[in-house]
Amino acid sequence: MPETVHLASGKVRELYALDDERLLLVASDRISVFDVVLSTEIPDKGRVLTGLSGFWFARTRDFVPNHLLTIRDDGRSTECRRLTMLPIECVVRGYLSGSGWKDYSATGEVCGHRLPDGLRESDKLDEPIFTPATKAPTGHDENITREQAANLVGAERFADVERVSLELYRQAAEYAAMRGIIIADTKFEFGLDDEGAVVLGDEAFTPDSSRFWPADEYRPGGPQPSFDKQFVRDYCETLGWDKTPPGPELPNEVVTGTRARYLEAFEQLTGIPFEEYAAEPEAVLR
Ligand code: Q0Z
Repeated sequence: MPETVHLASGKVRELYALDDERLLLVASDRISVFDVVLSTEIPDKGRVLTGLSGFWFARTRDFVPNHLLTIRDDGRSTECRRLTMLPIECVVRGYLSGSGWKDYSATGEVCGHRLPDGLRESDKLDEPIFTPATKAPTGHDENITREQAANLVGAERFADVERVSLELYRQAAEYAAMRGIIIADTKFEFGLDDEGAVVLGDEAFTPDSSRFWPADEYRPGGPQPSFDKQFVRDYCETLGWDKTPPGPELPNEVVTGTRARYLEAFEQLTGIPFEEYAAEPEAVLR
């Protein structure tokens, strides 16, 4: 792509400028575990994540506009509208896990939401909560209170992204639950278009932006197995690796098993055979 300017690298994605109005978001087959990107790729992971995002963008566009313009024939590249991104991560949690569990254990609160006493790790919350975070370009996003988030984006905009985030989560979590997948939490990034309207950007309900748990293995009271990455985590744990870069190479059976989990998540959630998506990516948009 000679005239395409590279704008940014994420851990597993690349962002390019197509022109003044359009960007190209490319999902690679790279995988990160314990926050380290491994040298071994998972074939088709980028296509699965791009297809899942597209599926959700298409199904929620009447409720909230989004940045998606088209998915390219490679199945891993999304042409999208260039937005002015808001400086907060919009996280919704339906279950107590990760930094939510950590903060609750220490303070009884998550981002200013006081929660009932006696909750266990991975417990379902009575109602999903909106738990914004700051965007840390390197290192870790930091949870912030609703007040801090409102100061960063404005009170009116804050109320808007909170309402939209909670409703998106409710819709997708209900849908996924019927298909045997718990979406424990998820992260959105919103931007503004040139008219100042709030637009959903980035990715939506992928296993990289959400915690997917197999519903039939759900046992609150401890950490849950990850739908997609558990083979990789388990393999890494057998090595006694200290979780600092560089990570280990993955053996073939771990790659194959992990790829199968990504395809299973795609097919379970979209109802579309992955081969159909590979042949015609826009199948997820209909
Ligand atoms: C997304 C990111 C990276 C992947 C900027 N529609 C948009 N308009 C303006 N900016 C963005 C988007 Cl999606 C935007 N990111 C995060 C970085 C690869 C995603 F290197 N940054």
